Amino acid sequence: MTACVTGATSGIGLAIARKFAQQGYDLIITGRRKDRLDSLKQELESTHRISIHTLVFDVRNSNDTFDAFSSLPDSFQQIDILINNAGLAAGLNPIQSGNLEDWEQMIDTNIKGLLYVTKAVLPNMVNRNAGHIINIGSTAGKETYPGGNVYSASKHGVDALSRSMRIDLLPHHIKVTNIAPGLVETEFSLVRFKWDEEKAKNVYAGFDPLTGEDIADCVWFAASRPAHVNIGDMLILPSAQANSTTVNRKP
Ligand code: NDP
Ligand code: 8X3
Repeated sequence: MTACVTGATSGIGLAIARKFAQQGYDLIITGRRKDRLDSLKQELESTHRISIHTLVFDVRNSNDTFDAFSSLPDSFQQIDILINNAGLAAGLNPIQSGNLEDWEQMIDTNIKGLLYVTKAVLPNMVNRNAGHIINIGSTAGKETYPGGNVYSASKHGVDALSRSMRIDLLPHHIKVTNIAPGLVETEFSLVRFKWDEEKAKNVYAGFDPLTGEDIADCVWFAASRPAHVNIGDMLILPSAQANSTTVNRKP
């Protein structure tokens, strides 16, 4: 069995890749940082009896995305599970002072990038009438919060696409799962705040946030259900978080 994890160079995607490798899956791992993909391939192939293929491309570029998947060797052509994880938030400005580049980066990555990868992978699943697509959404795809505007819109888009894909792909027996995590400590806030470590650290101060491994466990649970069971949607929060704006922080 083969799984493809986009955005496997860090955080949630990295933890998902490790989880699926432990479970004996061959993997296609993607991202822009080739050095990280190469060292993950080396780590996982040396500790598990699996094969890994790396694809280095930016999901915002449709041609590069289609070329990357067209280049797959025969042994990696059949993708059983696609985990659309690559994504980011850029900035936390109120809408009136939002940055155009940040908006485009979020929409181009979180929505258009997810669509390009899905379009590249789907023909094989449709031909086989089998497969599973797991989209990493967010609590921000269920609700909004101050400054979350465009990130939240992009994740509402992912949520809508998960529900739409489930309808369109039903005749082809392709399962679709939406995973909606709350606060997970990864490189997410470093990226959001342009590598300002102090600002990023404060997001997770005073409570125990989720880890990438917590989300990987949930993704694996969804992926490992029997054929007649599809987990449609999962909302996963740290115990100290009730919603996007309500977090119980110790002083
Ligand atoms: P990280 O920043 O740690 O990881 C993001 C991953 O996405 C990296 O592997 C990065 O790879 C990849 N990526 C980003 N942009 C691109 C691009 N243009 N092309 C290809 N790959 C890209 O963050 P997380 O692990 O936290 O985020 C993973 C997903 O989880 C995202 O979709 C995020 O929105 C979602 N999420 C995160 C939450 C959190 O609190 N952390 C909560 C809810 C959802 P590289 O830079 O090498 O290209
Ligand atoms: C990430 C969770 O609350 O930072 O999707 O938007 S949040």
